[in-house]
Amino acid sequence: MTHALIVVDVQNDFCPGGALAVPGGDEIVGTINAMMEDYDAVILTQDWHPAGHSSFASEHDGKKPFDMTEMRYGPQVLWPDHCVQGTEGASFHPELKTHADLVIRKGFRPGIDSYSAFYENDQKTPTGLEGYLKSRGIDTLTLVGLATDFCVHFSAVDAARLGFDVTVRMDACRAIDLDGSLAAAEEAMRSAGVKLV
Ligand code: VGL
Ligand code: ZN
Repeated sequence: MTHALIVVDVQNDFCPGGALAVPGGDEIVGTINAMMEDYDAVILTQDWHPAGHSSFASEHDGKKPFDMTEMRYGPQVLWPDHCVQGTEGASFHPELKTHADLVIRKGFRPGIDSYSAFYENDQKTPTGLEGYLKSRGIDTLTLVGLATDFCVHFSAVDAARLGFDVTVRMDACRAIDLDGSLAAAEEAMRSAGVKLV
């Protein structure tokens, strides 16, 4: 077994004071730093949008953050502008250890959002992470980070479908929880065979 820790989007904009703050988002940093010592590989993901990204409510007339819209690939939540490439908000939390093997950036295509670290929200466009992990012989993944109900959820479900053995450490994640999205995410992860511990 070769076991990787995938640290999802522990970035300033998802922490208190950030543009899309997740309640308690900064509380998990110490736990994650300590966990990093225990894995064969550590991979960080970084939400990385160009200015004017199509997932931003500010790009849609008459819409406000957290409204829904219909994209070519299906329904999409509209977010406050966040994690714009090269900004402080897109940087990792200053206390997060960043001596990772790989940083995978996602959400850089203007017309498509990417919650999962494996596929963009059209569920077809790969990020390349699957190939990286498999070519290193990594078969087991533990996921932590932000947000439980969006990027962690979609990454975990895709990973399980791709054949990885997947665990989410819930104590090292925090959720946005829009309209029951946390409960729905937990259900979806469990039914995909993800272990929630
Ligand atoms: C995320 C919403 C928009 C996340 C990223 O990291 O969970 N959520 N972009
Ligand atoms: Zn985003």
